[in-house]
Amino acid sequence: MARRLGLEDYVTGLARGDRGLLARAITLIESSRPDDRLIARGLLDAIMPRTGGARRIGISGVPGVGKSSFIEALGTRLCDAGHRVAVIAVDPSSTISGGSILGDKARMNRLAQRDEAFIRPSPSARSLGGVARRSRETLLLCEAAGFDVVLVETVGVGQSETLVEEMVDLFLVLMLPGAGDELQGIKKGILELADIIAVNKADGDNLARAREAQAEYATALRYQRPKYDWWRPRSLMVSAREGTGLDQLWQAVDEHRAALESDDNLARLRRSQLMAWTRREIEDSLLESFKNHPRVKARLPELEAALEDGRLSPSSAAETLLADFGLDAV
Ligand SMILES: Nc1nc2c(ncn2[C@@H]2O[C@H](COP(=O)(O)OP(=O)(O)O)[C@@H](O)[C@H]2O)c(=O)[nH]1
Ligand SMILES: [Mg+2]
Repeated sequence: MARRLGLEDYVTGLARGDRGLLARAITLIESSRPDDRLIARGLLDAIMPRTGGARRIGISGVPGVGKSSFIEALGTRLCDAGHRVAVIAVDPSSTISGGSILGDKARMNRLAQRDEAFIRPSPSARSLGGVARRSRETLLLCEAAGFDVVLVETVGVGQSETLVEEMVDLFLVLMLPGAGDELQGIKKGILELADIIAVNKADGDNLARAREAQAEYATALRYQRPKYDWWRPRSLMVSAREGTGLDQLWQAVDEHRAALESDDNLARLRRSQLMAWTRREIEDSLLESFKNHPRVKARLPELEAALEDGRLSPSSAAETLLADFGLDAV
């Protein structure tokens, strides 16, 4: 067991860009031990001035669409081009299974071996809020350690997409080839979050279907109210397997970046990210402490029984619990 580190060790280690220390700093912020939490808070405060410099890119899509393969292909190219690339994951299923999307770190074998890269699996936590908080803090630590591209992978389920979209500058959604019926089938919400849609597996027999899908997404995007007045979402085709389309994709990312950096779009985005994170933290902490409150926990069975028997309305039950927690219901 390595010796316990102090705040100074973490701060200087991160400033050196030491990857081993970055890994330990992430373990620190994932810890729920009160003494660790204390150092973690000091560390996060200390590094704030050195954060915000990376391109934060979210990558989403259903399992099997090729996220890991795509990150491997794009990440290695970015390393070749002189970038330092960190990959982190937000996977709510890791809460239940204890597993992780980056359990398939093996799919990113080449990238994992690069000195310029750092790959961190999704934290497991009791709640999605916990996973999200740790991922946001991991993102900040990676920036403080000098990574200039941070790729945040998430599975295309539940609220994880919204949480990731809130933490990145650009939200990239990978789609499977196929059009028409399949386009009808996708969740509408995801298109509204996307800054770029990339139809993956545009290779071999899939090519024609990928073209069709790309055109359909382009049309769908055109009819939707844009997220920002400075960026029109677009769709393109890639093949993570063959490496095709990745240059065009990175060019679109560059164009997005240029638009983001004009006027004070970036400063505004960073401000709203910080505010949104703070709001999330408050909501998550309040909810956690409400659920864990002894009087609330003790009262719950009796209220559940009363609700079941129709002796009580949901609003009275909520009011009683909030009063137990020490709040007057509004
Ligand atoms: N033909 C083709 N297959 C791909 C491509 N990218 C990924 N795959 C395959 O799709 C499957 C799922 O890939 P993976 O990266 O694990 O997807 P993830 O679940 O989204 O991370 C694997 O069998 C990959 O080999 C691609 O560009 N073309
Ligand atoms: Mg994967």
